[in-house]
Amino acid sequence: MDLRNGVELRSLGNTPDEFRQDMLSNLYYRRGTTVESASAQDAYETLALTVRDRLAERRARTAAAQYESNPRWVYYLSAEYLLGPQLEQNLLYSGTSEAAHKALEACGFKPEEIAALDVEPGLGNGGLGRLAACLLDSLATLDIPAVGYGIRYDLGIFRQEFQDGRQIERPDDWAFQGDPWEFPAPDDVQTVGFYGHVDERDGRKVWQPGEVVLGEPSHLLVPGYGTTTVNIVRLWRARAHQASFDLTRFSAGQYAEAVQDAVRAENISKVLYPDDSTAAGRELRLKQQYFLVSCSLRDIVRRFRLRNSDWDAFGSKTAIQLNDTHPVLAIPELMRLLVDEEGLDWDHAWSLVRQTFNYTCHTLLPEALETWPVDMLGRLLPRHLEIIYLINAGLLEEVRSRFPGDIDRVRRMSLIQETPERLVRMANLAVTGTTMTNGVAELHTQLLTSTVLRDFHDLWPSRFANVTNGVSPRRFVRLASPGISALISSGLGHDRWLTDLSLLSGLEALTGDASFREQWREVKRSAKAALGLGDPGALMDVMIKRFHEYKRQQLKLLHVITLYQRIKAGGYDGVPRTVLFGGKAAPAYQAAKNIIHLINAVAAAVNADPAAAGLLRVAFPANYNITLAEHIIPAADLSEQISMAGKEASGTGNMKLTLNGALTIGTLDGANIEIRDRVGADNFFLFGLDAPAALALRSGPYQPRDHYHADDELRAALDAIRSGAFGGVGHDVAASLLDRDEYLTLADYRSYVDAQAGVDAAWRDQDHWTTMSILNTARAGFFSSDRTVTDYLDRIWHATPVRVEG
Ligand code: Z57
Repeated sequence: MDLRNGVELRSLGNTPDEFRQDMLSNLYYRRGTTVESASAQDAYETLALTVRDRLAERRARTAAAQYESNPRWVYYLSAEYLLGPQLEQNLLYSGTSEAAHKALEACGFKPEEIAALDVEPGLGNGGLGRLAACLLDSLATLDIPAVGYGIRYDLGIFRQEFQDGRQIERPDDWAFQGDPWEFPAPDDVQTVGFYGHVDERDGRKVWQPGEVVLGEPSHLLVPGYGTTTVNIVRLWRARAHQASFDLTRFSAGQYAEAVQDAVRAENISKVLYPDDSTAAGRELRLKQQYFLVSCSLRDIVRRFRLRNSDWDAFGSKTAIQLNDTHPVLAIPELMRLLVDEEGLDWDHAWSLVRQTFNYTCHTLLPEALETWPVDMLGRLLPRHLEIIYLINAGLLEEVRSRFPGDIDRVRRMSLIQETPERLVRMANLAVTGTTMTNGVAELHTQLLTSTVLRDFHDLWPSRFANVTNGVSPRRFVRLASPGISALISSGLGHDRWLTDLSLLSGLEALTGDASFREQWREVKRSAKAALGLGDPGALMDVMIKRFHEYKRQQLKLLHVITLYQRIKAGGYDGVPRTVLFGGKAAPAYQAAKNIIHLINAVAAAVNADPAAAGLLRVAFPANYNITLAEHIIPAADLSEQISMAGKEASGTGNMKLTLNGALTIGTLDGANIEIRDRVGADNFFLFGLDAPAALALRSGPYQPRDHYHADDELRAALDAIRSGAFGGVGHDVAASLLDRDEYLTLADYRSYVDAQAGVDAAWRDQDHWTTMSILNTARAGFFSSDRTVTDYLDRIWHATPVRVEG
C-alpha cells in the first residue's frame, strides 16, 4: 500500500523468528543495549515497541483509508478512560502473543515477569471511564472511524493502601518509567484561553483571554479485534507557554516565583479528580473540563477542514458524544467558534451545534448532577457565560410558548438555578444543545425521563433514547479468562463469538453434556486457585465496585457478620464461602472510608478465628483496578449487585461477572433487570424492594430502628458493630444506619439474608449450579459493547464503517 507521500509501507513479519529479530533490533537501536546487558525493564520496553510497531503499521493504513472516504466521524469526549493494561491486549489484537512468548524465552526472559511490568493508565474512576474504553474497543472492532478525546493526567486514580485497615491514598505516577504505548504529537499543540474579558469589534464579540495554556496531544492506539482498523485515543496534557517563565525574576534569584505561572498552567492536567458519581465543584476541575473541550474541538475542526470547506457539512460529518456533563462546555465553545470566530449567524450555528452533539447521562444521583457557580464560570469563561445566557433565552422562550403561564416549569428548566445560589445546570444545557440524550439501561432511561429530566422529556420526547451499556468480550472474557474462553471455543467449535457475542447462545445445548459441565466446573475452580485467595472449593462471593453508600457494601458486610455470628453460635449449616471485596472510596467520602475500615476489621477478626476456618473467609485486596479485575472476575461464583433500587444507573461489572459464569444476587436496579430478563428468573437470586417501593418508603417517615427491633439477627449484627467488637469505627457506621439509613439497608436486610440462604441451597447441588452458571454465560451475549455501539450507531450516531484493507 502507498502512503500519500509515496513511501512504501513495509510489512513486519509475525513468525517467532521475525519477531525476535525485530525485538533485538529495537533493543539495540531504541534502548541502546544488547541481550547480555538488558534489564527486565529493557525487555519490557522493547517488547512493547515491537508489538506497537505492528499496530502502527495498521494505524497508518487506517488513517489513510479513513481520510480517503471522508466519512461521518464519531468523536467521544470523556474526562475519563480506564483503558486497562495495554501489553496483553495489543499482543492479542496484533496476533503476536505466541511469537512474543517464544522470542522472550529465546532471549532468556520469563514472559510472565516481563508482562508484570506493564502499568495500566488509570485515567478514570470507575464505570464511566471503563465504559468509554469498552466503547472505543468496539468502535474499532466494528471499523467505525472514531477518535476518543481525553486528558492525559500525570497522576491517575490514586493507589489505595490499607494502614491499620484504613484506606490511604498514594499518588499514581503511572508514566514514571515512560509510557511505551504513547505517541506524542507536539506538532498538533493547541492554545487554550482562560479568564480575561469580552470586547466587541465590528459588531463581533471577541474574547480576550487573560491567561493562555498550551494543550499538547499524545495518542494511544485503539486496535479493533479481528480487523485491520486501529483507531486512536488522543489525550491532552497542559504545558506552560514559554512566556510563563519569568526570566527577569529568575535572574534576580527568585526561582520559585519565576516558575509559578508555569506550574499553575501545568497543574491543569496534573491529577484526576478521584470522585465517582459526585460533582467536585472546584475551579481546577472546571478548568480541566474546558481544557479538554477547547483542545478537542480545535482538533476536530482542524480534521474537518482537511477534507471539507463548507460549514454546512460540519454536522453531517461530525458526531460528538458527550460522556456525562463533564465535557458539556463543548456546546457553548462550538457556538463561540462558529459565531465569534467564523462569523456564522446564531441560528445557523445553533442548528449545526445541535446536529453535532449528543449526550449520555450516567446517573440519577442528585449529587452527581453538575452545576457551576455563575460567578466562577463567568470569571473563568466570560464569553461562554454570555453564550449560555443566550441559549437560555431561546430555551425559555420555547418553554413559555409551549406551556403558557407555567412559571414553575420555566424556573425548573432554566439553565440557571437562581436560589439559594446562582448556578449553571450542566445537564439542562446538555439536553438543550444536543440531538439526543440517552440513559444507560432501560430502567435508568425510564427514571430519567420521568424524574430528573421529566420537564425536558415533556418538551422534546423524541430527543430521548435508551442505550443499554455493554462490555468488551475481548478484554473481559478472552483476556481475563483464557481458560473459560478456550472452553467456550471448543464447545462451540469456533471463536467467532468474540466478535458476535450472541453466538454464546450455542452453549445452552451443552448444559446437557456432563463432561462439558465437568470441564466448566474445573475451569472456574482453576481460576479461583490462580487468584490464590482462599480455598478454590469454597463459593467465591464477589463485590467489586467503587465504595458508595448507595451500592451498599454495608449490606454485604451485615450479611458477613450474621454468618460469622451463626458460626460462633455453633451448628452452622451454610456452605464454605470466600467473600471478596474490591474497590476504592473517594478520599473525602468519610462514610465510605468508614465502611472500608470496618470491612478490614471484620476480615481480621473472621480470618483469625479458628471457628470460622474452612467456613468463612473475607478477602479485601487493596487497589482494585482493571488489572486486578481481570484476575478476580473469572474466579467469581456469585456476583453482588445489591444497590438500592433506583440508584445504580446501569452497572457494568454485573455484565462482566455474568459473562464469566457468575450467578447474580441482586436488586431490580440498573441493568440487573435486563440481565435477569435474559438469564431467566430461575438463574438469578432476586431480593429487596423495587424502585417504586424504595421511592415510596424513602418519601414516607422511614424508621430504620423498626427493622433493628423486629429482626434478632439484624439487631445482633448491628449491636456487635456498635459496641466496638470490630473497633471504634463501627460506632459511626452503625449510627448512620440506625439514625438515617439513607439507602434502606435495614429495610432490605432480611430479604437479602434469606436470598443468600437460597444461594447456599443452590450451591449444594454443584451440578445444577454449573448448569445455571453456563446458562448465565450462554444468555448474556446481549451485554457485548459491540451491541451497545451498534445501538448508538442506529439510534444516535448514524455513522457507517470504513473497511481497511489487511
Ligand atoms: C460513574 O462511574 C458513573 C456515573 C456517574 O455519574 C459518574 Br460521575 C461516574 C457510572 C454509573 O454509576 C454506573 O451505574 C454505570 O454503569 C457507569 O457509570 C457507566 O454508564
